[in-house]
Amino acid sequence: MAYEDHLAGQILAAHLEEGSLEPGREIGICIDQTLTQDATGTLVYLEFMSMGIPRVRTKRSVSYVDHNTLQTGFENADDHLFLQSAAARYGVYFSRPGNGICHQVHLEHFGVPGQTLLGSDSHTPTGGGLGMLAIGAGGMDVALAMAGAPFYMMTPEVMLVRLTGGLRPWVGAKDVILYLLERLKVKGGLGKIMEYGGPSVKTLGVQERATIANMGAELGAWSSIFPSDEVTRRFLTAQGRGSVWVPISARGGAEYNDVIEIDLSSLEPLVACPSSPDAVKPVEELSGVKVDQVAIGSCTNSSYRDLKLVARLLRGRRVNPEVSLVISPGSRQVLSMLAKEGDLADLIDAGARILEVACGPCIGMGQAPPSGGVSVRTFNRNFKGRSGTRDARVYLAGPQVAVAAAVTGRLAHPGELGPAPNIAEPEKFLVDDSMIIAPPDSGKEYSVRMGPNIMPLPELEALPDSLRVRLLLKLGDNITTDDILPGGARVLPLRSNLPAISRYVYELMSPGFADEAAKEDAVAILGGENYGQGSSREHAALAPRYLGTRAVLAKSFSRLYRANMINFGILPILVTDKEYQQVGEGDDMEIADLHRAVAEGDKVIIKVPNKGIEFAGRLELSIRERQILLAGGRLNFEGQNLAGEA
Ligand code: MIC
Ligand code: SF4
Repeated sequence: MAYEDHLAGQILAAHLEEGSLEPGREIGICIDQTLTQDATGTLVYLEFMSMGIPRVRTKRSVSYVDHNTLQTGFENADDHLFLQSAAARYGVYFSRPGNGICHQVHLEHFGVPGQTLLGSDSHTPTGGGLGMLAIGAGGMDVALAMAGAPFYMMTPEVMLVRLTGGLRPWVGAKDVILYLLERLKVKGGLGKIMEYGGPSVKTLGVQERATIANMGAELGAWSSIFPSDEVTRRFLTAQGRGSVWVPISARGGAEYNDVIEIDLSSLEPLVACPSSPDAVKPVEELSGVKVDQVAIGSCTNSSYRDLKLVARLLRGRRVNPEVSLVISPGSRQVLSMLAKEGDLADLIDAGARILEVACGPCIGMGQAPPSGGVSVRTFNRNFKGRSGTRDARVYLAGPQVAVAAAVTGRLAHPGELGPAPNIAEPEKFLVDDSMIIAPPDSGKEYSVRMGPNIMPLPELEALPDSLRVRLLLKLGDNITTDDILPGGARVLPLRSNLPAISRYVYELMSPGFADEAAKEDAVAILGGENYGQGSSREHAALAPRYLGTRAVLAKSFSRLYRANMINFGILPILVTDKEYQQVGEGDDMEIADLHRAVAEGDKVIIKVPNKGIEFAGRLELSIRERQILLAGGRLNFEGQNLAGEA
C-alpha cells in the first residue's frame, strides 16, 4: 500500500523534510502557513522573539485576536498591542479584534488547498474543510515553524470516512461529526488523520466540511481533511480567491488503515450531553429537557450558512421568555452580510442578544449560564466548568436544534418548527480585507510594545540525574486542559503573565494546588487515560512546570499535551492500571539514573519508599524528544541553534 495514495499522504509526502512515511515513525514536515490567536499567541511571539530571528520564514503567518476581547482591565488591550506590534516587526499578517474567529477568518481569507497549516489552537484542522493539512500544536511548535523549522509528528494512520447518501431535512454537518464522536469516542482519533471521501462529499459545502473537520479535534485526531474539488473552487471563487484553488483527492485504489462508512441519510439530529463531546444521543431521546440558555456561534458553527439558517428560522418567531439566546457571529464578513441582507434584524426582532464577533462564551468569556442551568450550544466542547458555571449542564448541538430549543424552551426535534428551509451558498461573499493589516516589507523600524502584564519567559534548568517528587494529585481519565488550567474571563487575561496564571493551576479540581506545590522541591501528577485532552494551550504544561511539576505519570496522554510537556521539560511517564492503583496522593517518589534512562532507555525505575514498592514506568520517546527532555525543554535545545543560524 502506498502511503502517498491518500489525500493526506500526498500532502505529507510533498512536505516531507525528515524521516519516512511509515505509521508510527517520526517525520519532520515543512509548514507553509501558521496561525496564532491572542490567548496562545502572546507566548508564541515571546518564544519567537527569544530565537533572535528577524522575520518569519513561512509562506504566510497570521496573528488573530479573537479570544481575549473582553477588556475588564488593561491586560487584554495591552496584549492586543503587543501582538499587533510583533506582527509588524516580524512579518506577520494581523487580524484585528472584531474581525472574527481565527479559523473562520482563515478559511475566508488565507486557506490554500494542498498547503500545510500549523496553528496554536486545537481547532486549526478547520482548514481541512478547504483541503489543507491543518494541524493544531503547542505555541512553541508554531514559533519554531515560523522560524522555518520542520514540525515533527508521528506518521499518522489514515482513516477513511466514506460518505454516502444525502442528509435529510433538519440534519446538518454537526450531526455528522457528533455521530462519529458517538461511534469513536474522544480517544478514537488518536494518532490518526480522518480523511473524508466517497460519493457524498460533493453534497457538502466548504463550511459544512469545516464544521466536521473542526470538531474532529474532539476525536483526538491529528487532523481531518476533505478533498479539494469543484465545491472548494466555488467557495474560493466566491471569496475572490479562485486563483489559489488546486484540485486534490485520494488516488484511485488508495488503501486505508481503517474505513468507516456513513450513510448520511440515516442520520438524525443529535446532541452531545454533559459533559463530554462524545456523550451523544438523538435529540428525540432528550425531548422535553428544559433549557435556560442557548448560545450560537464558535469556530464550529458560526458561518454565513449557519447564521443565515438561524435567522431564517427565527424570522417572525420570538425567543422563549425563559431562555436567553446569545449569538456570536464567526467573522465580520458573516455579520456584515447578515446585516446587509436583513437577517440581523430578524435575529434582533426575535430577541437574540447579539454578541461581539469572537469566541466569547465558547471559552467562558462572558455568558455563563445560571447555576444548575441547562445551556444548549453550537460549540465543540462541553467540559465541566468551561462555560463559567461549574454546575451548569451544557449540551452541544447544531444550529437547527439550538433554534428549536431557543423557541420552545426545551430540547426538541427541529421538525417542530415546520418545514426545513433551504439555504443556498452565495455566489459572492462580501469580501473586505480592511481589518487585516499586512506586514511592512521590513519590520526593522518597528518596536514591540510590551505592557506591564507581559512577563518574560522563565529559564528552565536541564533535567537532573535524579528526582525526588511528591505526588500531589491523582486524577481520573480524560482530564482536559480546561481542568488543568481553566479559561474564562478571570484567567485568560493572564496568559502572558506566567507567575500570575500559575496561581490557577488545577484550581477547579484542587483549590490551593499552587500553594501546596510551593512547599515542595518538585512535584508529580498521576492521571488516567488520555491525560490533557482538549485545547492546545501550552500554559497547561508550562504553568505546572513553573510550579515545580517535573513528571506526569498517566495511562496515556493526549498528543498535544504530551508534546507541550516535552517542550517544557516535563517527563511523560506511562504506567499500567496496576501501578496507577498502587500509588496515591502524598506519596514520595524517587527516580534515579534519569540521564541514562532518558537518553536511551525505555523505562525509569520509580521507588515509592513510604509504600515500600518500586515499579518501572515506561518512556516512549523519539530520539529528538529525549534530547529536548535532557536539555530541560525545547527552547534550551533548539532556540539557540536557530539564532546561531540566523
Ligand atoms: C479552546 O477552544 O479551548 C481554545 C481556547 O481555543 C484553546 C486555545 C487556548 O486555550 O488558548 C484551543 O482549543 O487550543
Ligand atoms: Fe475559540 Fe471556541 Fe473555537 Fe476555541 S473552540 S477557537 S475558544 S471558538
